[in-house]
Amino acid sequence: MSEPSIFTRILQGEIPAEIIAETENAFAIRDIHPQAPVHLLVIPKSEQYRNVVELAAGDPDLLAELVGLANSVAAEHADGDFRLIFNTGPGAGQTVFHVHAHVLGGGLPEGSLG
Ligand code: DGP
Repeated sequence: MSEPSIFTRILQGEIPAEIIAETENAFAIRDIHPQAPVHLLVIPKSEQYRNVVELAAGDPDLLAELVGLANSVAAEHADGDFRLIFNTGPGAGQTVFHVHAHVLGGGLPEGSLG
């Protein structure tokens, strides 16, 4: 069995972070290195899935739960509009292999997509 992920350790209270919202199977925290005025992470409580492709194939209901949680934290912490990003693979910047979505809001950075 490999070491628990950083997000599992946060969920278990081993690493300090405020859990700003949760559902039955997912939770949300602030990103430690914010890339937007509002930068939150929504994360399944289980680290069974390493990325969004595995999650979508293995548990689409949990993926829908993550999207719903992203929507509620964006409504509470930004103006309701948000960008949802799943970095998938090290070449795309994924560093934590416990699937998570970045929720970016509060205004888009200069030169960003769209
Ligand atoms: P990614 O690079 O897509 O795997 O995103 C991992 C994110 O996790 C990265 O934006 C920074 C964030 N992160 C890493 N360690 C911690 C931590 O200890 N606390 C918090 N709040 N965020 C963390």
